[in-house]
Amino acid sequence: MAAGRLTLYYLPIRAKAEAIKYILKYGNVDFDDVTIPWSDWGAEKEKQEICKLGQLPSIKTKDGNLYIQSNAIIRYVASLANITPTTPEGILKADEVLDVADEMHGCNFLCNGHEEGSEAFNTAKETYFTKMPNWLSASERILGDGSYFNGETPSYGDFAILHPLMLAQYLDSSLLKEYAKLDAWYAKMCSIESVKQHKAECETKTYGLPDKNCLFKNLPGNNK
Ligand SMILES: N[C@@H](CCC(=O)N[C@@H](CS)C(=O)NCC(=O)O)C(=O)O
Repeated sequence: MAAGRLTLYYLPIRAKAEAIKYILKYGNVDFDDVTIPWSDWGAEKEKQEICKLGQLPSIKTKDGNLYIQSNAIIRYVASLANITPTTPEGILKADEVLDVADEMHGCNFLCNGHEEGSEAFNTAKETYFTKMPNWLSASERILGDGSYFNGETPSYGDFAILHPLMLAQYLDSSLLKEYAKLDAWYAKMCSIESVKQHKAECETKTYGLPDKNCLFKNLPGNNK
């Protein structure tokens, strides 16, 4: 039987599939990037052919099997891209960063789902940023003096935390001002060619929940 194509399914939002896309692109892994339009999502959610719990992301592997859960998919694509650390402690560290990134995912809804500038947005943003110093100082401690979280090359932890740090900077551009090491790491990540290209591509597309005038519909350069 001919092998099928590796296919990633997600929605028109910049959220839980971002790290997966960064990793696949960084590793030059060939895949189909399928975005389900909001108009089709209700029917897809019901059919459950591309999802199992009524949510995305999901990934169809070349053997035709479908898998869900973003962190499981992150670890899977990391092994395809050859960026899984090779020691148990290295994996523990990459997972530590992945879990910190998970705690920071409130920025997904702030950028994709909230009506920008509404009272609910302002309250959620304030609550989110109250926790930021803890996340940033812990991340900087984990990073230490290394170039990347796992040493001299990026691992899946780096790509996992890149996403919330990027979104948080759309909300507060001075976010990393007092975190010199993290700021240097962020600049290094953003100078990776595949990261640069993906970020630039994202900034030409429209993301966000339908009928919500969210931050991502108001970025300069985005199609409305
Ligand atoms: N635990 C899941 C959560 C996935 C999830 O929350 N997906 C959201 C988008 S980020 C979704 O599919 N929302 C649409 C819906 O629930 O109808 C994961 O990490 O993959």
